[in-house]
Amino acid sequence: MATVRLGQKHRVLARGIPDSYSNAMANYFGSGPTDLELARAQHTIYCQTLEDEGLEVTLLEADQNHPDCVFVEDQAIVIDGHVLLPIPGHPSRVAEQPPIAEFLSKHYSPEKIFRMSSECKMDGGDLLRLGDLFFVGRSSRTNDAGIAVLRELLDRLGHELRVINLPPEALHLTSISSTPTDKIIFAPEGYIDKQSFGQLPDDSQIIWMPKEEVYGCNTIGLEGGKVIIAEGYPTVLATVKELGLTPTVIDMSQIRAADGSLTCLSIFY
Ligand code: CIR
Repeated sequence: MATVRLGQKHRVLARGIPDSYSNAMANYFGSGPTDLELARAQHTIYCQTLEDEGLEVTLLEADQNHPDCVFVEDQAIVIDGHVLLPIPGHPSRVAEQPPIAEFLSKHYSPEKIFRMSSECKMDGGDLLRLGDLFFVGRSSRTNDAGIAVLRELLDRLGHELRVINLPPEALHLTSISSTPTDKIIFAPEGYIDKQSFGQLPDDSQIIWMPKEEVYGCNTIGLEGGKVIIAEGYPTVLATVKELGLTPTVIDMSQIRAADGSLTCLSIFY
């Protein structure tokens, strides 16, 4: 979940990988998972890594009827003590949401939980937060009606929202970018216009990575300068080190095979 500041990352919601995972959608980075056991092993290491960093991880049971259910990031958007439950952008994923909504309703009071009406579409994976500045991808999964609801919530919270048009070759904004710290964006060359993010605060910067390392641009920044990154992206790894941050590298091959990135597997609440 890319909508919380580093200092707000204490509790994580994740979800198991169903037996049906080989049927997960794969149209961008992957051509479909081929090894369920390995996928589960990689997911376990992911959860363990977060636990090792002191985070409390809750694992919801997998939903066998929903091959993509492990990608919980898309199902709920947590911002400063508020929860926005979007209408997931792909019809096959809409029914993944109720158990996640139910879980979050135990932690947030009803007046802090917001829903979208039927004309809206949004996947949580289209959101990116840099400090108090928010970006949303207008994508095949996120439409203007959904963006309007998000804007209303962010206006109320006093945060600015900027819209970034995603090219057809990108699934989500966080498929191609992340904020390893509250002041840095990683993004790949050749996907979006370099002006897309607009003028950033003086203390913040975008670091452009080689196009072929697009998948590696999705990272999870944690307090204390720790950054979880995917294995196999040397420029991303070198950059993290040059910035004085401490990388933890995870093999994500069977998650990538279903177009999932590091942030897709968790909701920080
Ligand atoms: C999908 O197409 O919805 C899944 N196979 C991948 C979702 C990845 N989620 C994300 O980028 N936030």
